Amino acid sequence: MVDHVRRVGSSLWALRVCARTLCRPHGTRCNFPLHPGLTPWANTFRPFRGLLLSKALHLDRIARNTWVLLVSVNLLSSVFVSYGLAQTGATLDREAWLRYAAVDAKAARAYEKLPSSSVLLSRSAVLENAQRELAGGIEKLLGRKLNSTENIKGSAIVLATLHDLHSIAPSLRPPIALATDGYWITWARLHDSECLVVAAPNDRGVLYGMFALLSKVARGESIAGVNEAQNPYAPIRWVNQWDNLDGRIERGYGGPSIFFEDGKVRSDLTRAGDYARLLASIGINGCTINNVNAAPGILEPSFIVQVKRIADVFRPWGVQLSISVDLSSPKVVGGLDTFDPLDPRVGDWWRKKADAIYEQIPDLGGFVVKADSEGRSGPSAYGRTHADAANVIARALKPHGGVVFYRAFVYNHHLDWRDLKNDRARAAYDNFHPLDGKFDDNAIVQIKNGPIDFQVREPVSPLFAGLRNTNEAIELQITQEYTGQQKHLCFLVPMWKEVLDFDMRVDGTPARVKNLLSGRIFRRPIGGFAGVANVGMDTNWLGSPMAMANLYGFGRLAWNPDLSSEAIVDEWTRLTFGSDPAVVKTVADLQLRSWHVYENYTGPLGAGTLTNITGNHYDPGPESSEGNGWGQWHRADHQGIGMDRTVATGTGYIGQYPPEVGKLYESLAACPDNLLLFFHHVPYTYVLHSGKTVIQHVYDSHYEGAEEAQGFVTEWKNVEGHVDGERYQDVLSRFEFQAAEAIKWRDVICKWIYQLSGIPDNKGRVTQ
Ligand code: GCV
Repeated sequence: MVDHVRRVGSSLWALRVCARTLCRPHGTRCNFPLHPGLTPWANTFRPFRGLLLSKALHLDRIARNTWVLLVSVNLLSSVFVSYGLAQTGATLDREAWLRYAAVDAKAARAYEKLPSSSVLLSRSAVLENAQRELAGGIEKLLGRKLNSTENIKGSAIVLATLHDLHSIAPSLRPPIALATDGYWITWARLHDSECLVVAAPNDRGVLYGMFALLSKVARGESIAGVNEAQNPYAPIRWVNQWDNLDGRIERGYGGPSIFFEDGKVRSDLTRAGDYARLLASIGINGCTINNVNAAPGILEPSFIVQVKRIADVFRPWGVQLSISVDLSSPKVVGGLDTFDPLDPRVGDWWRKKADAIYEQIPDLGGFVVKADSEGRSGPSAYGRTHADAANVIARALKPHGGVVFYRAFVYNHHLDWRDLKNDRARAAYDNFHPLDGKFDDNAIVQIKNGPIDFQVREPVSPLFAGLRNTNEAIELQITQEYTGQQKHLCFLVPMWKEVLDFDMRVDGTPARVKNLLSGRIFRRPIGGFAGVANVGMDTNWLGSPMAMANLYGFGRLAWNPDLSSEAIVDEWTRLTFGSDPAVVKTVADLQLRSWHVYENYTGPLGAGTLTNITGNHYDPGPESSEGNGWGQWHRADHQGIGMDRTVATGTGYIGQYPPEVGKLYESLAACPDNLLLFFHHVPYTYVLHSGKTVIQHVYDSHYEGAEEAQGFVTEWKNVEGHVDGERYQDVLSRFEFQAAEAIKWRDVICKWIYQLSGIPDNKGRVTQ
């Protein structure tokens, strides 16, 4: 009976998810607000209201009644369901990878030696939090209470800074030197008792070590004889949220902001605290809470006191808050008649502003700046450089230990598309390379992974190798703006791995991107990773449970980019869905193939995502790339396709790479197939390394990709009964939706390229 009710509940849940998926706007530049008077169904039709008003209102009436019925039945079923399951899918979603599912009795035996008490050698909000999380986790995982005691009396789990540990055990040393935030988990005899020690140079490191310990138990990894020390790869491991103060999120697909609502900080910040907990568990130590298209009002004193409340809920999790600021703030907020970075009054204004904020938020991480980009104000207004702009802010933050992230995403979006020498891809390097060495040492240039804008495939930005005397951080996009907006499965870790592992061959020697941005190659003091996350109020944070693997993966790579995609997905699956071999195998297979599948049915051969770039960045829209100044051109015409970025005949962009890399891309013969159209304009009949012509590759890859997307549905069905019903249905309905969308993509792109080229598909599948 309970099973039956569960099934009904799950189906209704699936219906709701379907409805929500279809009703959510695709995330336009600013998602249009849901009209409060209409149900979500009618809101779907709002943008087309001129055309569809009467039909939409009629539908709305039907939908309203159906909706009420569905919600009531679903509520009723939830009551029954909760009798049958300890946790519902909704709870599981919210806990994400921190669900701490009970370990089965057999596996639990491996942890019998785990001490039954924990001890803190000193106290702080972070350490006390770590102790609480440990007790909560162990209780859920092993069903055992962990007492907290004041002193070591018998075997205990000891949470301590290295400093405190040495005061009771001076000879105890970690196997490697620990950096800030690093940790060490080991067994040691303390006060004559066998203890499990989690130690670190700072409190946050202890918290990270504690999470690592819980993760081991949750994944069934042995802790007998554990002696593991880990350091983070780079000091900067931040997420950025593009949240607007009115509660909407630019390019957010998981509901409204967890921080802001109606122009204010939310009164209930529970989700903000829960988010900080998730971030801490994967080693993320900073979060920028507002859109880089920053509302100057965030710097008003009345707003800063509100922001302080967010910093307060972040703090126990070791997450430093930071703020995106608009460069015109001295004028707009401060009432000066200028925001010229070299005007002393402007410097003074930033200094006083920083001082005032640090009084409220003493551990503020710093500021993020987007300037002279997509209509934002910038130093060009006064003929100043980006270094001038970054430094005036850096100097205000410096006395407080803060940093400024200055985004390299600076380009002219009014380029003349008729000029074949124009190239948006050149912009970051052209703007920032000449300024190398001119940025203060607490300024960091934040560089998107590729030279355009988070497309499904781009080469790495040459700027990573172009800054030798400047700190840098890579900006990766976790929210799937151009990669399916969480409606399509697209696990981005394999893409990020390719970027991070890419060897730039600086001065003819190995220079992997991960080593450039972490500061290892050019011996920079700081650097690292920023991920645009855009989680929202949806129970499952990103709008889709499977998409959370991207947030998890970002954190794990920022901690250790040497981890493999396979290892990351395996960890995530076990923590999120459990260790049932059928689930582990299926989820890994789906996730690991998904980026390539998405690339296949959207934009192959480096042509760009081929999505609607002037609208929702979601639907197929290859024509939208051309004939405008945005510069996401693929230059497809009747003869051929691709951007000529060569030095010899094209825009010269390839010349921005170190010579060995440049040589690879400049040569048509050597250029890898998957980036061919990014670098070269070729006839449709050009033959790839694979032996296929470009046009046949486009046809075949779209048919293959769409077919693989159909296969996702069948493959997911293998786990029915192996995961809880709610998440099973939720994911299933998403795969079904994706399968239909992939066919739409296939047909639009194939038809478009057939009409342009006039060359038929040699398998006869594509018609006018
Ligand atoms: C926050 C792209 C996105 C914009 C985003 C911008 C940026 O253009 O579409 O929404 O703005 O990148 O990264 O600044």
